[in-house]
Amino acid sequence: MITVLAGGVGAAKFLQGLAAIRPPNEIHVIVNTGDDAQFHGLYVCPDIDTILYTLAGLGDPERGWGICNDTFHCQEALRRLGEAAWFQLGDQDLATHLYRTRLLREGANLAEATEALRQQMSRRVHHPLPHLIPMTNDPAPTRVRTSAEWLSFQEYFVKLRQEPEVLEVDLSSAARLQNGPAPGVIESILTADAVVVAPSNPLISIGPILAVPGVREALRTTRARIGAISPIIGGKALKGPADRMMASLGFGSTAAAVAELYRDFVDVFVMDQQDAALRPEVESKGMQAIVTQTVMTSAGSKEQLARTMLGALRDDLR
Ligand code: FO1
Repeated sequence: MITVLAGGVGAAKFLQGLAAIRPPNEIHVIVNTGDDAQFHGLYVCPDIDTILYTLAGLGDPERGWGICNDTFHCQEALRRLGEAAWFQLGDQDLATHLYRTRLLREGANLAEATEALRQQMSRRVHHPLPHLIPMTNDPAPTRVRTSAEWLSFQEYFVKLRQEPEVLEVDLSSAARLQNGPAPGVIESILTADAVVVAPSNPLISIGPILAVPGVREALRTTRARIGAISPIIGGKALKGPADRMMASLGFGSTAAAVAELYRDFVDVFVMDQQDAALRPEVESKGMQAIVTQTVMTSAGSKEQLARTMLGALRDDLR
């Protein structure tokens, strides 16, 4: 069994490669829910949905969120009613949020609602999707502080287009959960044959998962070898604000700075060819450094990255 810690777009692409070379039912994905929010009374889980849509082949590769060729008629109608419409929900995407919200209202927890969505989506596309486990069933909203104010994650990310400088990230909701991690989170780390930290933002995508009580401890104690892939290439994030956030929070915006954040549990750190010169710095942290092509532009490059990562973790997964 392979367990992956995942945020949104970068993780979804890596998982496409992984699901192409390993049986999906052997893959367990622990997903960040710090981005989750309610809009128009509906419960929206951006990272869960990005992974589900991408693995089902329904995602919009250009935007990185929502469903390909979706329409926005409902959104327009809401706007005409005077509703805040800065967070765009496509018509087909809305069906996901209506379905999830109904299940939650009827008493399901988020893991159960996610499993129901995974099963429906698997049926629709005629192939099984990997197991998705939300990091927790409790609300765990991430908040960020800019020079002006504290913001909800989506206010910062979508409404303000990640423009303000981030001076602090608040993961205290993830750290103080009423019910702790969702069932299966700790077990899937402890019983995995290999664990992979996907190329997601270490501060706002992987950070919330690591803040969930017991997760970091499980990563430190599992017998599985753990690999991480840098989302920073040549000092820049391919998508999103990871590079600017790493810099403004004082970590430095290099692949080596990402390795530093995972230093206490990662065995193998995979970084891009552009960062070959950082190899000694990463290895000085007690990790094996692998330098390879990490930009995932084609099905082949996604599979190759997954193969390289698994091969470095276990000979028999090569
Ligand atoms: N990102 C945007 O930049 N603008 C949007 O209007 C937007 C809508 C949206 C709707 C559903 C969904 O699941 C994700 C959506 N995202 C949107 C992406 C999302 O806010 C971020 O990509 C993640 O939270 C960061 O990982």
